[in-house]
Amino acid sequence: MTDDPAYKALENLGAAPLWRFYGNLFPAEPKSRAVPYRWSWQNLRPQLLHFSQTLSLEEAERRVLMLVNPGLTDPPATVNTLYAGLQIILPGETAQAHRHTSNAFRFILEGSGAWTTVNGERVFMAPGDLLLTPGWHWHDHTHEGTDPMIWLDALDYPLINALEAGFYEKYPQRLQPVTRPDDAGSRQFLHGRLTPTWLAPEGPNSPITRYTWAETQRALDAIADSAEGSAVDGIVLEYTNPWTGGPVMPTIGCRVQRLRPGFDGAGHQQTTSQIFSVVRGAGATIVDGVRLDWSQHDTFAIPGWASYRHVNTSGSDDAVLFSYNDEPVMRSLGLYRGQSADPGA
Ligand code: 1HN
Repeated sequence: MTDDPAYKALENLGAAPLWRFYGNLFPAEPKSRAVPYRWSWQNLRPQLLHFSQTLSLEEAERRVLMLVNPGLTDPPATVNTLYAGLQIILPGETAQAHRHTSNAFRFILEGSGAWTTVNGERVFMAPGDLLLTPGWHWHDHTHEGTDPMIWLDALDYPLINALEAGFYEKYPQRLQPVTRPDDAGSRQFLHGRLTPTWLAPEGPNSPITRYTWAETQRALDAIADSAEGSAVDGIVLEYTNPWTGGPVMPTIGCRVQRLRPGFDGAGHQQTTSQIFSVVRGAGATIVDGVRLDWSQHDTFAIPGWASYRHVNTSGSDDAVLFSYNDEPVMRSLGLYRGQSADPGA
């Protein structure tokens, strides 16, 4: 009885009839508001260069283009739990020190001669490097190279804000003092099975501040054709926290994968959301019937529980993808599910 005036009365009493909401609150399976999407490097890079000429880092704390999923515009996010953006900093510029409870990392796309200082440690950047900025760590950026420096920024703020656990603070000076040896975290820990015995974990994050592309490439090269890898993902490696063997931060997992020439992946779906950055090569990922064609430095998003498969469209060259996901959250809450699935198309 839709015209029962009792429904109207409920609205003023802060109450609602569950039977009218049941289907939306308890769907048979998840349906993300995020859509499959690809952000074009070729189209966005000129926009970054434009704003680097028209907007100073005094006017903007960070010069970043957010990669906004068309299904997640308010508040803006890239997938349900995670954010991606493209940041540019010019030679001679610095970016104000601050900290936030959101975990973050940078994946370097272009340039050299810049560093980020993280809790007193200068961490240097080169293309393909992964630099961690775990939650509540002070961080500022400095660029003393000769060409623009561009990187992918990743944060978990959509999740942290949904949990209403977001705090932010500006450092009282523009830059924090350097109090630790340069690249200390990666120099002490980035050696696989050799861990410093005099140190102990300080919180839930990996102590490796920088996973260099040189090391990542070495791992991919060493595996070469010794393994088939996964039918879904090819040769896929997880960046790990040496203290735990688990993901690099409590909310974000990071991976790199090589799709051999002609790779035609099996279809899959899982509750985790994923964001990819194309390191090299060209291919396509089919997501819920939508074909996302990608090439170097493009970014693309696969929403949670969407069905997808990866294809390397080259018959001669490898494709290499960097990606990050919310799998640590799903697993720690007992919400991870994954299964074979056909994305169609
Ligand atoms: C942030 O702190 C940075 O430190 C980049 O470079 C992008 C996007 C949203 C919120 C904080 C940075 C960000 C961010």
